[in-house]
Amino acid sequence: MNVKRALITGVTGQDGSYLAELLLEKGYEVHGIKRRASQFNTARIDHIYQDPQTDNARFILHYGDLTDSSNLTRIIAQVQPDEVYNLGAQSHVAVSFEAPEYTADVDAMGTLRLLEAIRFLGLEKKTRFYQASTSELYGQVRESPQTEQTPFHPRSPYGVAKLFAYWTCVNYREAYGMYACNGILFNHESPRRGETFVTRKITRGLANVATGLQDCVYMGNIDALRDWGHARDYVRMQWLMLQQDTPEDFVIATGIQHSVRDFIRWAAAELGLELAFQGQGIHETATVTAVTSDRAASVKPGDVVMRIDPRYFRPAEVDTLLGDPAKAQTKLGWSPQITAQQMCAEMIHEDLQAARRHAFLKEHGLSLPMTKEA
Ligand code: NDP
Ligand code: GDR
Repeated sequence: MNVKRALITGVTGQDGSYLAELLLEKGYEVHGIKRRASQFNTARIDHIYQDPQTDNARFILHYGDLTDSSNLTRIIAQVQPDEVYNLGAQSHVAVSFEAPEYTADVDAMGTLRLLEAIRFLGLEKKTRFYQASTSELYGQVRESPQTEQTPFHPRSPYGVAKLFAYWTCVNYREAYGMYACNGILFNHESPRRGETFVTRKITRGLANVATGLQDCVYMGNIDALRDWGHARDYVRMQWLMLQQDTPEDFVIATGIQHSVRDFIRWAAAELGLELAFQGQGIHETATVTAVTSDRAASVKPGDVVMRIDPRYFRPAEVDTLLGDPAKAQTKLGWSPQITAQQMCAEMIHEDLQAARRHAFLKEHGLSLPMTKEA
C-alpha cells in the first residue's frame, strides 16, 4: 500500500501537535520541522515521538526554519511530501507589533519560500498545500458574520503578513495549478494553547490563584469578542480541505461569539468562584462574591482576582470576530463537536492539576521557576 507522506511546519505548536496525532492515526508518514532551541521545545509532541533508530518510525523530525529557503528546499526534496501543512508562524498578534519584520519574514515570506520550493522541485502537481490563514485577515470587520467573501482589513503586522501569505497561496493555485488551500480559521484553543494567548492566560492564571500561587491576573481588553473553537476539531478540517477534488478556501468557525469577560466568568465558575465585575476601562476589576467549591481553597470572598493592565492593550485592536462556517458545513460536512464552555472546563481541569503540582513542590521547598508574566 502507498503510505501518504505529510510535512508539517510548526509541528511543535498547538495545532501541529494535534494534526500530527490525527495524521499518524490515519496511517500517514508524518514529517515535522522543528526549530533548534537552547532547551527542549517538543513538550507537545513528546507523547508521539518515535525513536529514529527504529526501522519503522513514521514520525520524523527535521531541524529547520521558515526563514531559511535552502533548508526548506532540502527537506522538501528529501521528504517528497504528498501534503504540506504550513502551520509554522510567529503567531502572537501583540508580539507582532514588537517584532514586525521578523513576523513578516516568517509568516509572509516563509509561505512564499515553501511554495517556491515545491515549484522549484517540480512537485507542484504532486504536493498539496495547506496554508494556516486566519480571521485576523478581517481585522476591522466590514460585515458580520464573516464569510469567505468578506473583505479583509488586517490590524496588525501579523494580520498583514498573513494577508500576503493568503494571496500567495491563491496566486500559486491560479498561476501554476497547484492544489493550495487557505483555511481561514477563527480562534481555536485547547489545554495545549500557548500560555500567553488570552484563554490559556485566564485558565492558567485563575488556576494559580485558586491554589495560592498568584494573587490576581492582569488583563488587557476584556470587551474583545471572539468566536472560539477547539483545536482538535479544527485540525480535522485542515486535513479534510486537502482531500477534496478541487482546492478551495474555507472559513472554519463555530458561528458563536463570546467576550473575554465571559471566558473569565466561565473559568472562575469552573473553579467554584462567583465574580462581580466592577468599575470601567482600566479601573475594571473582578471580585470574588462567593466560593462554592474546595477547588479554590486559597480564595475568599472579597478577593480581587482580575485587574486591567494597559500594557496588554494593542496599538490597534480587533474588537469583534464571528465566523460563518456554512460553506465548510455544506461542502465538507464539518461541524465543531466541542463548545467553547466545554473547552474552558477542559483547560481549567488541566491547568488546575499543573498548579496543584507546583503548589505541592513549593510547599516542600522544591519549587520550580514559574513564569507569571503572560
Ligand atoms: P503556535 O504558536 O502554538 O505554534 C506555532 C509553531 O510555529 C510552533 O511550532 C513554532 O515553533 C513554529 N515556528 C515559529 N517560528 C518559526 C520559524 N521561524 N520557523 C519554523 N517554525 C516556526 O500556533 P498555533 O498552533 O496556535 O497556530 C498554528 C498556525 O495557525 C499558525 O500559523 C497561526 O498563525 C495560525 N492560526 C492560529 C489560530 C489559533 O487560534 N490558534 C487561528 C488562525 C490561524 P516553536 O515551538 O519552536 O516556537
Ligand atoms: P488573537 O488571540 O489576538 O485573537 O490571535 P489572543 O488570545 O491573543 O487575544 C484575543 C483577544 O483577547 C484580548 N485580550 C488579551 N489577549 C492576550 N493575549 N493577553 C491578554 O492579557 C489579553 N486581554 C485581553 C486581545 O486584545 C484580543 O482582542 C489568535 C492567535 O492564535 C492568532 O495566531 C490567530 O490568527 C488568531 O487568534 C485567530
